[in-house]
Amino acid sequence: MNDTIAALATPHGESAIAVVRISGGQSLEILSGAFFREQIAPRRMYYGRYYSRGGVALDECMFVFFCGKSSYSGEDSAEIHTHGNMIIAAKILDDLCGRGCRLANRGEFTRRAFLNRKLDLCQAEAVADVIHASSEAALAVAQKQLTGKLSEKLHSMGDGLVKILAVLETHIDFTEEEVGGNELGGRIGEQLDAAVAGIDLLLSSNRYHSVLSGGLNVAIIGAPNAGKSSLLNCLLGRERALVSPIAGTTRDFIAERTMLGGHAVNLFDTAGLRPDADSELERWGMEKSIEQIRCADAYVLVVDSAAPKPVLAGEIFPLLRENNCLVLENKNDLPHSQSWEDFLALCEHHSLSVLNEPERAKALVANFLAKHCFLPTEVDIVVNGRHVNALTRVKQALIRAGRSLSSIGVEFSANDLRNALEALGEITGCYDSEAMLDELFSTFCVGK
Ligand SMILES: Nc1nc2c(ncn2[C@@H]2O[C@H](COP(=O)(O)OP(=O)(O)O)[C@@H](O)[C@H]2O)c(=O)[nH]1
Ligand SMILES: [Mg+2]
Repeated sequence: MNDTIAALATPHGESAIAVVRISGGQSLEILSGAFFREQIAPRRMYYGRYYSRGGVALDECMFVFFCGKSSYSGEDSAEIHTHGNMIIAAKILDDLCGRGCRLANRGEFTRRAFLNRKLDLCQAEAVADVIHASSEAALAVAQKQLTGKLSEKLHSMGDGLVKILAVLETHIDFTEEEVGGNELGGRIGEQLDAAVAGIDLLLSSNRYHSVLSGGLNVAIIGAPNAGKSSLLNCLLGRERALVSPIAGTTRDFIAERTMLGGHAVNLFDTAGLRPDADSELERWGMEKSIEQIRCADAYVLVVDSAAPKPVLAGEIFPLLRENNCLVLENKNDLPHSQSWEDFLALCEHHSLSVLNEPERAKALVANFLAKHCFLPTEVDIVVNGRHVNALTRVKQALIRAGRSLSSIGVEFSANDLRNALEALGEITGCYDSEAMLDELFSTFCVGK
């Protein structure tokens, strides 16, 4: 039987209610002892006084017991709802330890749920993603993964590979000419190619992972005085950056996080870029800005349509592409005669006045990012780094299996396929190691 673990499941601090969670074989006995109640039915909320082992009433609580398989962790467990004071919670935790509990490690409740097959590893990761999601988009993806969407896909992929393996194994005594050269070899080759294409599709979703977890990094760039800080303020909906007609007002860069279209966006307002900086300080600010610009996922290039065309620094120009750079021809309320069509001609252009059309400016930026950078609605699975690592090994093994089939023989191909299945199994946790589980659950909170 597992030892019984205990932890505070709600955030540390003052609140209306604090929840202390316990899980393990002694849960019922401990609850009975602390609340002086003989009969406790599962999944029923009770009111009672929690008495310490020394007979002191620690708090008036609500408590609930969950029986074995129908609990979150897949074993007997309980929740004790106390008043949200950390002194009470600490006393109760201390008393629970005296009654035989041990303080839980990070993610230990979910780890037990995994070990008791209540969740697979992808779903366990999704629990952490649901808790940490900082945008609607990230939450939607995490919630889909929690229902087992990725796991389903991987299982059906695995079933397909097992079928191929079964066919290969029945042909293991055939010569390569008999298999590789004939119709069967061709058919299996096609199935392996299709599986590789499926994996490539999953792998490509990883480009959205950092955007979902950390937010999209968008740099607002352009010459001094073009209206970059005005745009930042307009996107944030508040006067964050100083706006002035004096060139070089924004000294280095300003980073602010906001939400655009349900996505988290990290905006960087940068120092105006020009080749002939006035001072050492301005040059220094530009260098700092260029460092930020290099790491950005997308760019909004603001130009003053009434001013001469800006000269972009040599290191900036190659970063700007059709799918990552929006050009806003600002200040169109001022008289201007030149055409901007041939300036970064491949990029999307809009003529506007940030000052007079702030809502339009915001919509243009949001639409551009939705078109090129945010998660498209049809993508409902986004794989993380751990999945990428395993999927890449699955893909390599499948490619080897195809080659082996047409060159060295069926048994080698079958072996490659077994390796592919093993790597695939790592993702959902059919094959796991203690070290991998330690790493995965170390990112969780203690009470989860
Ligand atoms: N006429 C006009 N002036 C603007 C517009 N947008 C910004 N400005 C002005 O241009 C000047 C420079 O703006 P700022 O946002 O500080 O530019 P930055 O140096 O690129 O950050 C300020 O005086 C703004 O008020 C616009 O659409 N029309
Ligand atoms: Mg500025």
